[in-house]
Amino acid sequence: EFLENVVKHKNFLSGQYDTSFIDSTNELFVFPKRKDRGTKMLSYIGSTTINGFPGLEKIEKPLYSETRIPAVKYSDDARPGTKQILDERGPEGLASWVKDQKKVLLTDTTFRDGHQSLLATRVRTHDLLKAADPVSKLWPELFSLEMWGGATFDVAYRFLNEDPWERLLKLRERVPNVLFQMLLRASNAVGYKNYPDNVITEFVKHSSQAGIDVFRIFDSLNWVEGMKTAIHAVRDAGKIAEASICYTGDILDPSRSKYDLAYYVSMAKQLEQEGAHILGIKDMAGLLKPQAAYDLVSALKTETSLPIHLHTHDTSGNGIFTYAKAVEAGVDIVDVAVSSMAGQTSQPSADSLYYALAGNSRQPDLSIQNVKQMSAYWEDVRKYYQGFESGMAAPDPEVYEHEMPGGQFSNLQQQAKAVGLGNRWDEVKQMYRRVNDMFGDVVKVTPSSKVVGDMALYMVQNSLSEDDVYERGDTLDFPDSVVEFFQGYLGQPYQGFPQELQRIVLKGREPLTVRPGEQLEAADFMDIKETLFHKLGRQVTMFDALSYALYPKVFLDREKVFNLFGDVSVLDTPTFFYGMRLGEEINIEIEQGKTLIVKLVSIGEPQKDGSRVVYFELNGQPREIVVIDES
Ligand code: 3PY
Ligand code: ZN
Repeated sequence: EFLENVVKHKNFLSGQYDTSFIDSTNELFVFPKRKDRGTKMLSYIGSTTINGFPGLEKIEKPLYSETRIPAVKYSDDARPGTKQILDERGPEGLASWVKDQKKVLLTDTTFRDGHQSLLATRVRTHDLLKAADPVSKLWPELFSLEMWGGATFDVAYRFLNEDPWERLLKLRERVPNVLFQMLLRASNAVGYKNYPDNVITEFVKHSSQAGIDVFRIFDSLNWVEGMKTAIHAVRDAGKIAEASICYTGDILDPSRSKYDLAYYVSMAKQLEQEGAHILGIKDMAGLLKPQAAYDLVSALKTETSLPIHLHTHDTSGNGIFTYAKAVEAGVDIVDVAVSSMAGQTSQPSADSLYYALAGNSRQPDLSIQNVKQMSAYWEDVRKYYQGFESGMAAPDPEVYEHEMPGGQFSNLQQQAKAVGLGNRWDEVKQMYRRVNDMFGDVVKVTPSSKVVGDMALYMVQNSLSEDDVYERGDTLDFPDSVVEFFQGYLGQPYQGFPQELQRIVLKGREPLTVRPGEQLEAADFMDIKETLFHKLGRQVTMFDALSYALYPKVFLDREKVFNLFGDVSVLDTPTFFYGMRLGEEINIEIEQGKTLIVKLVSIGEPQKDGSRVVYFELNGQPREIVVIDES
C-alpha cells in the first residue's frame, strides 16, 4: 500500500524522483484498511482449535480459574527507583550508588530467565504486560527487572508470533522506575552465531533507545576479545555495561584446574580494564557451590573495584545457600525470581531469600506481602504454560555432573522430544557431559551450550560412542553448529581446541584464529531496509532491519504468519494455545475500546480434501471459516 501511495503521489507522477518527499509527506503512511481483522482472528482460532499449537499436545482448552492480578491503582505513581538514579547520575554514578548500599540488591528475572528456564521461554507479552504496572508499583526497591534478551528474542518471532521490540516498548511504557536489564551474548547478540561488528553496535544502540538500561554481556567461551565490541557499544550508548564471567567447572575441586580462582580473577580484571561498570558472575548452570561463591566473591571484591552481580540457577537445590554465602562475602546484587516462578532450573526464590536472611543486616529491602502478590499472579499464569514444563519435579544435584545451563534444560528437552529421543533423556544428559570433555572442557552457555547439545543429540540419535567419533569421524556428517564451532566461528575457547577432534570435524577446512567480527562484512542497513520494503510492501523500521540482520528467515516467516492471522498477541493465552471450546464465547480487545465478541458454534465434519468448516458468531453475526484438518 505504501508503494502504491508513493507511485500515485503527485510529486512522483510529476517526475520528481527525489524520494526525500517520502519522509516529509505524512499522507503516504495512511493506508486503506487492511483485510478484515476479525476474519484473520477467526482463522487463527479455528485453525488452533482443530490442529493445536506446535509443540503442545492437542487437547480441549482446559478450564482455568481467574488469574489473581495484583490490585494496584493505575492512577498512582510508581515510587522512583534505580531508573531515576541512572538518569540523574549516569552509569558510573549508579555503580557507585550500588556499592554504597548496605543491603543486598535484587534483580527479578521472572520476565526473562525465569520462564526461559522453566517454560521453554514461551511466556507471552500479553501475560508480561499484566504484571508490568503491578511490579513497578509493588516492587520499586528492585535493582533491575531482567525482561529481555537471551532466548526471548527469537522465541518471540519463532513460536509466539510476536515482535520482541514491541514487547520492550510496551513494558517500558508501564515501568518507569526500575532499570530494565537484558542478556546480550556479546558478538552473538541475541543469536547463535557471531555477527558483524556494526550489527552489534546498532543492536545495542537501538535496544538502549527502546528502553534497555543494563546490558549483561557475556561470551559463550569467556573470550574477552569477543566481548569488547559490545562493551564499548553499551558505554557509547550511556548505559550500564555489566560484563560477565561465565562460571564453569568447580574452583573447589583441585582436579578441575582449568578454571580455577586465578582464572576468574584474571578475566574479571580484563573486563574492568575494558570498561565494565558492573561485574557479572553468570553461573548459568548453577554450578557455583556455596563455599565457592564465598571464595569467588571475596576474591573479586578484593581484586577489582566493581560492584558484583551474581546470577545462578537453583537446579541443584543449593541456590539460597550459595546466595547466603555470597551475601556474607559482600556481593552487591543477586538474581531471583518470584517464588512461583523460582527454584529448579530457574533462579532462587526472592521470597525464600528474604526469609533466609532474616536477622541479617543485609536482608534485602522489599515488602514481602507485595512480592507475594506478584507470585500469586505468576502461579496462576504458569498453569497456562503447563505443556512447556520440563517435568522436573525435584532438585537435581546431577547438574554438577552434566553441567547443563538452566536456560537450556527445558529447551534441549523439547528438542530431544522433537527428534524422538524424549524417552532417552537420561542418555542425552550423560552424553552432554561426555561431549564437554571431548571438546576439552568448554564453557557451556548459549551458543556454545547449543553446540554441545547438538553433538550430544547427534551421538545419541545415531548410537555413536566417543570411540566411533574418533574412528569413523571422517565418514560422519557432523551437525553444522559443531563444524562452525571448530572453525572458530564462535571465537576461541580458553586453551584452544582439542586438535585431534578439530581435525576430524573440519575435514581439511582451515579454522579461524582471529575474531570472526573482523572478517565479517558489515551489514548494509540501507540496503536491508530497501530489500524489506520491497518484500513486505510496508514501512520498515530500524527494529525490523536489525531483526532481519539477525534472523532473516525467522523474521520473514513471522511476517507471513502475521499477514495470515493478524495480531494474535491480543488473544488470551489459553485461546492462543488451545483455541476454543464448543459453545464458548470470548471477548478479544483488539485495540483500546474495540472488542470482538467471538463464539464457537460448531465444527463441520472433515471433507475428502481434509477441509472443515468452523462456524462462529462474530459480534452476533454468523461467520464461517474453512480450516484444513492436519490430523
Ligand atoms: C541465554 O543466552 O539465553 C542464556 O540464558 C544463557 O544462560
Ligand atoms: Zn541464566
